[in-house]
Amino acid sequence: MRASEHAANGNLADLLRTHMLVSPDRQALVTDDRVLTFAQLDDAVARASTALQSVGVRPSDRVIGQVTKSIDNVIVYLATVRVGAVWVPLNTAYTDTEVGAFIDDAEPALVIRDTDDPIDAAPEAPIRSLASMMAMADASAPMTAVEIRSSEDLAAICYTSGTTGRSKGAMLTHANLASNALALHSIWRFSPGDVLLHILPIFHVHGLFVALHTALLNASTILFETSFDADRIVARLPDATVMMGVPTHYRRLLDHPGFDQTSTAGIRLFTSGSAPMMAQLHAEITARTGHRVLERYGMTEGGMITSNPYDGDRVPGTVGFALPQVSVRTRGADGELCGPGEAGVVEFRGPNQFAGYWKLPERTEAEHTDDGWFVTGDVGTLDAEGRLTLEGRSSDMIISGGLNVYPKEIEQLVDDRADVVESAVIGVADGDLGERVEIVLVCGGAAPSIEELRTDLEDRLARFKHPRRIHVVDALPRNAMGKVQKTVLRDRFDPSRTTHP
Ligand code: MCA
Repeated sequence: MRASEHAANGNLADLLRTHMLVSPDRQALVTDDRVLTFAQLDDAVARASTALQSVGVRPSDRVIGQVTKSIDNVIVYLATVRVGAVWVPLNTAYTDTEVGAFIDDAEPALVIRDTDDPIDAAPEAPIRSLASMMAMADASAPMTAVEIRSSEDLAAICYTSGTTGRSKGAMLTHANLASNALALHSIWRFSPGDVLLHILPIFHVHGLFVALHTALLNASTILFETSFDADRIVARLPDATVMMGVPTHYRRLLDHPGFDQTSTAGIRLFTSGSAPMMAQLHAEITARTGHRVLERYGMTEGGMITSNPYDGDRVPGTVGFALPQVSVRTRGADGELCGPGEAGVVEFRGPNQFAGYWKLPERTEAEHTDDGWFVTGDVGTLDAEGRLTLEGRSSDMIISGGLNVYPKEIEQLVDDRADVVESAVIGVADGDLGERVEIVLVCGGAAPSIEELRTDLEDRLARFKHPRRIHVVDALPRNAMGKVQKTVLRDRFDPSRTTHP
């Protein structure tokens, strides 16, 4: 492809491909049973692109992917972007009922799953197994060109749950993903020779975009772990230079005696995000390995927003400075912008800012200021230098093991039970997950057991959202406006917050 054509193509796949093919013979993706060089990866993506086209996927079509993490999963993602379609990744833990709702909303041209069994909740859905798509790809000629796209076209829709219980699809453009990848590649100092140890799921921004894109841009070898297994990760650390994780990953690594200075001697960068890392955890990692974890802050609607500095102070409890070209500010409850040190709701704008919620223009408008900044819902303070410290959330969202859980979605289902009058879901401090989901019930008669409750939710709600413990009360505490006071419940039922358990 000539340079002029390249410059005209805003397709993220074109940017990644150009950078990957700088080192065609280098190992790109490595698992136990498979190794692909960058040239082989590009060829596999090119063939999968033809396969997608042959089953009718056209530019702007949505392609849902709910598949177990694998190299083929990466290939079909990159192929979807290459043909100009829109990748919609779904957590493999979602039940068929949840997937049915996403299919209804996204109206995909293709749904790729581990099997091609039909889904009761979406009987008409155009489902194909990943294996069948890859078999078709193997028999296809490569599509070497990359579909021309404007950088403002959509590359992905990532669903995030909402405070109303209804999921919203965050529309991400090629420009959003490219700008974030280029910024992180630069500020985290990726350079030739870096090897990424990839331990995250690839159905979310963190594992799919932050980790994968920076490594692909760098033509870095990716040691691709398909699930989180501390023994395996410790064994691979000596071959890696960069690892990105959520606090739960680091907590579990600390439980492994092999996570030490020797095994991490080749690492130049550990990053953490998706959930706050407690200062104590930072300190334990430093004491054990000598490394200072670089904590950064992001969300589905903006990818990465701030990062602690690569050089300079990585301050535990803070999430650092706005990325290049990204602006961050905070606004108080009185509607006024905050000064240094004053707490307010965090707002941002920049090239990473999503294009809005899919088919929800009112929600998009409601979550932006009149002058176009996105209102995150997180509460924090900026110091005089622009370093951001997060202090909480304005919603009662729970972050469990790096996954966001919205209480409303669970409460709505539990409130439907005949033996439950009303319910309130809260996050309780958890040594492993950061926060775990618990539920407070008001019952007319006998309360259900936790097993009964979980069995009831089994077909409708991913298991990571299931409450792990029930508390029964006579009435939920409410404020003068009638709103349930979750803080009162957390104070009562979270032993880390109360001196009277
Ligand atoms: C698994 N389980 C969980 C979670 N994960 N329960 C609560 N919270 C979780 N996060 C439950 C399963 O339902 C199952 O329960 C049991 O744990 C074992 O499941 P398994 O799949 O074996 O779990 P695991 O391998 O131990 O997984 C835990 C994990 C994983 C490694 C912490 O959840 C993980 O990789 N989290 C990272 C998520 C992530 O990438 N977030 C990025 C979002 P049962 O036995 O009852 O069935 S992107 C983002 O937030 C923004 C943009 C950002 O800034 O990054």
